[in-house]
Amino acid sequence: MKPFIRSTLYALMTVLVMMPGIIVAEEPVEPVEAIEVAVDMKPGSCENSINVKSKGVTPFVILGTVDFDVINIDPVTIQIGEVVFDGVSYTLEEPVFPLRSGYEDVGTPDICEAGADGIEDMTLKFSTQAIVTALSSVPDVVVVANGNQVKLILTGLLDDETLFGGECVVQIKSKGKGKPSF
Ligand SMILES: [Ca+2]
Ligand SMILES: [Ca+2]
Repeated sequence: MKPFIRSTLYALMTVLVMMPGIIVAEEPVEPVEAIEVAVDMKPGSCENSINVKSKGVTPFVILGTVDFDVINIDPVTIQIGEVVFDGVSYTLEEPVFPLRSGYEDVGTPDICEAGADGIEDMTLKFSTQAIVTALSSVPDVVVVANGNQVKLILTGLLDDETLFGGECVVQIKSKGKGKPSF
């Protein structure tokens, strides 16, 4: 057998031998279960509202529990990337990322007015205008109108890449503080 043909044969055989391995590697990965976390806006207050004229920041909090240590969150992965309005879910073209994050016990899961509960939470500050802009980009519906209820979906990853998500219902306010520009 000529060396060239022999080496070609070896190459072909190598490919055939490797194929089962490739097939195994391409087997569908088990769907990753996302952890549901408690999210609140303006911890300590039950009035979760966004004033569309506010130029400041809106505080959010991911609430820690005995089973969920917020220290395991990778802060740079946190985003609001989906909203639910009028029963319809919309993926935001541009997800909104927090301006900064920190650790402080400021809230209690499921009790909006409770404040600190002895378990550390992750505090987040989002640009209010960034949220308003993202909500305004939802096509075909006017999300940003006074009195609208919008569910914001906040997601992120833990340090071990586990996906987590939580939701927070907020009310849109376009009256009150600020100049009447509408
Ligand atoms: Ca709140
Ligand atoms: Ca807490």
